[in-house]
Amino acid sequence: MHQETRSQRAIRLEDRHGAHNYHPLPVVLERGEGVHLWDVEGKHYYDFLSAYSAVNQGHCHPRIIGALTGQASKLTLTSRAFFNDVLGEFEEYITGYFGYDKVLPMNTGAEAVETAMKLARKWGYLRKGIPRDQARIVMCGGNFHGRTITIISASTDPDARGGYGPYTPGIDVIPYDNIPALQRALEHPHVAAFLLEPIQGEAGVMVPHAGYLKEAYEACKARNVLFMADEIQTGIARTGKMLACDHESVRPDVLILGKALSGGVLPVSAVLADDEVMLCIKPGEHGSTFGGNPLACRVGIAALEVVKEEKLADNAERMGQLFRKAMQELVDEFSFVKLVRGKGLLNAVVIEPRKDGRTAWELCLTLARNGLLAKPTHGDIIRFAPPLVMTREQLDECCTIIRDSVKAFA
Ligand code: IF1
Repeated sequence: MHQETRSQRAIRLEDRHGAHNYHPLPVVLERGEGVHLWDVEGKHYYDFLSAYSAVNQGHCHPRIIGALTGQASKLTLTSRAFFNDVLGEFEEYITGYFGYDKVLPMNTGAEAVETAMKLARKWGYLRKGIPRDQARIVMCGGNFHGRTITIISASTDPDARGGYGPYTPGIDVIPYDNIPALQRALEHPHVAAFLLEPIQGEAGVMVPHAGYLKEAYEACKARNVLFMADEIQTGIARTGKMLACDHESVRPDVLILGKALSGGVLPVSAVLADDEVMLCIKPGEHGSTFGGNPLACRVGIAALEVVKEEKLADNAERMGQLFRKAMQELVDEFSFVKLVRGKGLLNAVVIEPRKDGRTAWELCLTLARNGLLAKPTHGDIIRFAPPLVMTREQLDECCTIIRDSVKAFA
């Protein structure tokens, strides 16, 4: 039997012993630093996925790893049965950073979205006077907010939703980027909240028309409905501003963060809101074992400090402009490259759709062979989202890799 490579062994083990809930590109990664990744055979790649915007600060950022290791040998978890010397520091820091009265710390993005939905219902009953068990939450077609049963109850993606019924009631799904549809949905007297992504990531980096966020926010305020922004993927400087809502000066009533809140070091998510909303949840009604643990808090503070000190939002804005300009040249030159769209360093390129959707997949395999990692979303759309620490020189090199790959693919 031929000697099995380390990649082949890793893939075999996952196939044999792991659930088959993903279809990864055949790349086995072992080390990351900044915008760089290396596989088990030592091949170098530029990371153009950033773990779906969890690694905005770059892989293994020394400041964040330092915060992790400094705390790790001291105290990692006490549960919320007791106080600890770090949680209050984190809560003061992050509420000051984003300008809200309070924060409810959780771990994964889905947990934070569920937390926001529970807050909305509780606020609806206690503050808006919605009759018991009648609260409704309006959400958008094409959404991706996580994979729990309640969240997929709002999904319009058959793969995410199919076969998992019965579904959570009290959710109205409307078309994204459609104000009249929102206004119609808000006519229902029992709507507690409107939950949306300021840019729909998984749907293929769908950027709504300019003014959508502002118009939607105002429609909600006119109906005493909470505007809840899921910035788990678009937040933390990814779109060229600290929050995607900042592009329209919209301040969400409920702000949902995750992913890069830890720089990709461990799961840290959070929901921010003012007292009128946040204090609807009473002691003992909600939480999680690891929510707000000392390790997550130290890492969270460091991750947010890095974003500000290294001016990652400005860099994302500048590099994003350059990237879309370079991709537009490919659109102009290659007929099967249809368009590029995005904000900051959250971008996507649409490749000519083919029935089997393999076009984008095969192009991603070519990109990987040429040393750049990206992955298609929904068949013919490739998301390009490098860590926000990328330099001009690195970006130029990556655009050359993409051009060479598209050319070889043509
Ligand atoms: C996977 C998708 C992206 C998110 C938004 C909440 C969550 C996510 C806007 C839930 C998570 C991740 C999940 C990850 C891949 C990635 C993803 F492809 F699944 F859809 F980014 F678009 N809100 N998105 O993007 O956060 O519970 O995962 O911490 O499932 O493989 P989570």
